[in-house]
Amino acid sequence: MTSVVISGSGLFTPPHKVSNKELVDVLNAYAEKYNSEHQAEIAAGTLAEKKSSSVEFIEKASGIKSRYVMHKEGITDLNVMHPSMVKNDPEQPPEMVLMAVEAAKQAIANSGKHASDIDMIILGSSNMQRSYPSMAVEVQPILGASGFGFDMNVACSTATFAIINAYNAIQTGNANTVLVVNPEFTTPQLDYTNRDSHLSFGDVATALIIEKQETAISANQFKIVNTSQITQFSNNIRCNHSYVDHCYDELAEDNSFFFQEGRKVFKELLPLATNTISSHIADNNWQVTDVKRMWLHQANINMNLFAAKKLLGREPEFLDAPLILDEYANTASAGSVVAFHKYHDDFKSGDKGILCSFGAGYSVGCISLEKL
Ligand code: CO8
Repeated sequence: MTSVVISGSGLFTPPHKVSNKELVDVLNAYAEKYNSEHQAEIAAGTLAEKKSSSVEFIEKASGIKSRYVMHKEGITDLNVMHPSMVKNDPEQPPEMVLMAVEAAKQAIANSGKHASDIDMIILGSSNMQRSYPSMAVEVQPILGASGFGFDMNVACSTATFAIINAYNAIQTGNANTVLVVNPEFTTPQLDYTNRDSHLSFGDVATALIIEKQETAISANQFKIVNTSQITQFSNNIRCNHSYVDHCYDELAEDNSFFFQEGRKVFKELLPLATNTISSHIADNNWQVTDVKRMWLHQANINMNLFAAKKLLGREPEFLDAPLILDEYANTASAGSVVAFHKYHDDFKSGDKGILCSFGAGYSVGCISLEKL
């Protein structure tokens, strides 16, 4: 078996920060305006009243305090309520490609390699700003990488499944040095008038260099010890929007990009995630006490604390399963990799950790790592 390592990670954090209060203020102003403009229909029962949001609810129910966004202007403007963007010149790379390139450059620098060493790029995201040509192939010449690239999407588990694809490609000799890059440009997908989801997401990009241990030169190498992945269909988190929408005579009222039954997701996904992680640990012949850290999917603080407590059999400390969602919010598939990027410098040779995503699909991706 070829030993495969993660030899560098990178993180691109967008330039603007949005607080819960900013989102709540604009949504509440919108609800007030809507309700006063539609008083008669609401009273007649033909329209539903728009409900207000609150900072207290968001923090308590999700743990999110802020999020980073590529375009702040518009999101907090009552007359706009989405990121204000100028349509880019189609001859130029779109935002998601630029986000990916920034994260990738950092990961390449941290691995000590050159872009020309990369012979495969997997660009994963829960939605593609440009579906073709493949965005991975757009990233390739900007970096100066060789070989080939492709895009992939398994929603929340795109990053972990992409790492597993990279691992398998190296094992089979299909690639030597893989860039896995996950630009999650989530904010254009949100309905900022919907109090159930206006709080949830932020933009970010992460990147990892994955290569054969024998070619790695980084002082910071994490060997991929084992991988597990599972999918189980659920319609409780889905994208209601599609490229065919313009062909319909009438659009359904709810054609939101992001739809979720949050409470159902919470209840159904947690057992799937904790059982998968437990089996994964057992499969490694590890005890849970062998695991120094779990870099978990970052959707909800209560989910992560519950999962960590169940797996550890005790109250978790911050570094058992570090949280980044307070600052970054849910960043779809990138969340567990952001946690890994920010919280691995204290690992010593032999220390073990688990990177795990869980979310839409449903999908769970688990990767055991050991510091060399
Ligand atoms: N302010 C005030 N009150 C509110 C708000 C709000 N903003 N929203 C809802 N409420 C109300 C509800 O109406 C409800 O009122 P009532 O009891 O009168 O009916 C009450 O508060 C409680 O509502 P919920 O039961 O919905 O509240 P929860 O405690 O369940 O919290 C959460 C809601 C935060 C959504 C929570 O359920 C959750 O986090 N669930 C899990 C979510 C999850 O893991 N999702 C997977 C994420 S998907 C993903 O990661 C990637 C998807 C693909 C990427 C897409 C990119 C855009």
